[in-house]
Amino acid sequence: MRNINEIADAVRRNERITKDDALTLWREAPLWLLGELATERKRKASGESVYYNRNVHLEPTNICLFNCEFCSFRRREGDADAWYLSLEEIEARAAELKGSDITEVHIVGGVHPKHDLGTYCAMIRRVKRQLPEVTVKAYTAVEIFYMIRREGISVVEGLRRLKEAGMECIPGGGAEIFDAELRAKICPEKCSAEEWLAVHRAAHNMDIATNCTMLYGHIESIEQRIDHLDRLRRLQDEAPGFDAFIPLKYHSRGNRLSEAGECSTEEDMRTIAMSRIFLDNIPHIKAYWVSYGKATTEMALAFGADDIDGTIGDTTKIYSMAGGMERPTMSVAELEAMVRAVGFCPVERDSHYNTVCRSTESVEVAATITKESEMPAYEIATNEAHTNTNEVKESNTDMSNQKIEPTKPKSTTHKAEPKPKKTKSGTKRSGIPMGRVMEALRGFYRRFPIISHMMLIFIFGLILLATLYFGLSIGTRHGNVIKVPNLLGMTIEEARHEARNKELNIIVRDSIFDVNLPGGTVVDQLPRTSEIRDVTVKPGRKIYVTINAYNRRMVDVPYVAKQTLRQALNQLERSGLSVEKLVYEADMTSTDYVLGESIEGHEVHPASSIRAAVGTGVTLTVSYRRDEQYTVVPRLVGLTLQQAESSLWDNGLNIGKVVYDDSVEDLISRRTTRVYKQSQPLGSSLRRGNEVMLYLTCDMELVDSLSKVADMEAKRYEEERRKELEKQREAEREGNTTETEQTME
Ligand code: V47
Repeated sequence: MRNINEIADAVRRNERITKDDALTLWREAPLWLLGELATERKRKASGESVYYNRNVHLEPTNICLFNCEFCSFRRREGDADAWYLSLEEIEARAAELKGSDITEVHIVGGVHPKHDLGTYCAMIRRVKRQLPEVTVKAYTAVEIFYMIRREGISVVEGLRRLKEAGMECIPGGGAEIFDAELRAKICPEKCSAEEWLAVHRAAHNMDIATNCTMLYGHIESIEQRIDHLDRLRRLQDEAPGFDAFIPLKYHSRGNRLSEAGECSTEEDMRTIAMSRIFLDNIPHIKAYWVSYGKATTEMALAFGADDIDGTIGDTTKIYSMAGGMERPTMSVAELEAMVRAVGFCPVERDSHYNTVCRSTESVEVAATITKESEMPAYEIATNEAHTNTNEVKESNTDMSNQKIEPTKPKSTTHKAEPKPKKTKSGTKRSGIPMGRVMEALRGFYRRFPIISHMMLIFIFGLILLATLYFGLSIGTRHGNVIKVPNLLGMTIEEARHEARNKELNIIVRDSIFDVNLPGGTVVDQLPRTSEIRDVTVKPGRKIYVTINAYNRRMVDVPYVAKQTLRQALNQLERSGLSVEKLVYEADMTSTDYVLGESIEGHEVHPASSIRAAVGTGVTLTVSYRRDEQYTVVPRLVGLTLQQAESSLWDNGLNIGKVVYDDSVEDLISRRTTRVYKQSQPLGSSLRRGNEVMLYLTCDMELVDSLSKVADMEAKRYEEERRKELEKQREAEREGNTTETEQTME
């Protein structure tokens, strides 16, 4: 067994420590030593940077099948404080975030008995429909394992479907403590450690990045913590893909482990430092400020943490319900101040630890994101140099109390002004009377020594700045930039060829399926040069593209009749199918109840096992009561075609002709269009099943201006509806009074 000094030396030599070493350090090392070693390792991993992001959490429900001992969040169906968000409510929440600057939605919640893989995928789709640019980090391995087992498919297939729905990465929750005996005590119903690890292993093998956590500070031992870290380290060796490890401090209010109490801040620091030292293959250690609070999070940055999570915006209840901070929210300024307080450099990141550049002025990379690990060293150095400059500035300000004496030029003190020496006017060099100029300068220097010194300092400053600027330009190949080519519409082979010519790399990051486009067509790219703005990058950079898939995926057609239209539409969406047409039939009892279903000419029955390509339209026969034959046309201006379709179907209407204006040049640009006109105005009354024609454009200025008009129309319509309803209520009240009077008579 090695002693503390030997282990510390090994850490300093950047060697891996064993489980025994970890136990010795954890139990015996002084806290300052852990801080020093962990900070050394942190600096090797991420320099002076500490990361944060702009994020929200989405917790669709707290109703959970599992009943873990440490959980204060879980409720049973029917409990007064249970909540459940429908797909519509989830989408509405996402819609509220439109226009905000968040880059990530983290979805995690209870394992609801009614949720299946389809529901989970639909939730992601709903969020992505409103926030297409935002990364969805979704579902703990516990939720994923549950939905996949329920579906009876492989983990890989389950992950593939989630990825297809828009899941980009997986959070680290649900790991708790891996030790089987302890797991059986604190969360017996959750998936096992092996199952949790299997989900993450599969994700890593599919290039899906994930995080990992450990719930500590309850009834676990230090040996069990080290065993947990060891299993994570081994998985990362075998199948790398963990971006960050998050030690989650147990909070004791309102759960069945309360008697265990909460561990000390010293124990928090030991845990963070040991995580950084032991997990030498996981790049980031996150101090989750929502769990730790501000002061402990700041301290954690001196014990190896290099991430503090994000702005949150009061969107998570897991910790407040367990006694943590109420309404957790943090501004970017506050997050950055926390980092600066400890002397590190705050860096906004996206979900993949790419640096987010928000400068609107700088063309280069303004619209793009640069992965730090891909950044050449000189760029990172520039970032750091930048911060250091700030630090210097600050320390200069601190020196403002010190008296700074102007240096007196020795030669000028009391001497009488010497007469200027006569120079021969004929002594010219290159046509400039150098002697005279020098003489004049000397004279000026003698008469105005202080001003002369200030000017000299200024000139030296200028020279220094110019040297720095040109030096850095050369060092960072500043001028050596390439305009990002427009790859949209090219085949992936053409795009690769074009990129090779420009010394760029193509990475296929996603695929969609559009029946109108040939397989392999590039339909999206990041970064993208638009008509309005060129984007330039340095040679060797990656361009991420989305392509149209070659083959259409086949899915089972679900039986969606004998339920409400809304339920049927949800089920179809979850299956990846669309609506061909809504056919309305008069009925005595109900409106918007699905009576029958067919697809490509075949009736669908409960027992039929029909398969169809993703996106195929289903015809639904739907009921209407004669007194409810009419429906109201919704507002469609400003929506994408897909959103407008959903909105029309929700209101019992069909899509008529779709007309694209001149700004839409090809099939690719169709994907970026929005509705600028609808054939029937919003609020007008239309027979159920009728069609509404849609006019689409790529001209966003047009859409914006017509959206404003639509907003006004919507307000007017709301006002009219309100007045109408009031009138109706008034009439009903009057009717009731007359009836009562008559009865009394
Ligand atoms: O899995 C539940 C933990 C986790 C309590 O990946 C509790 O970036 C303390 O995983 N006291 C969910 N912890 C949260 C989570 C997470 C959070 C932030 C960022 C990321 C990420 C992941 O919360 C659960 C469980 O381990 N938890 N109850 C409690 N009483």
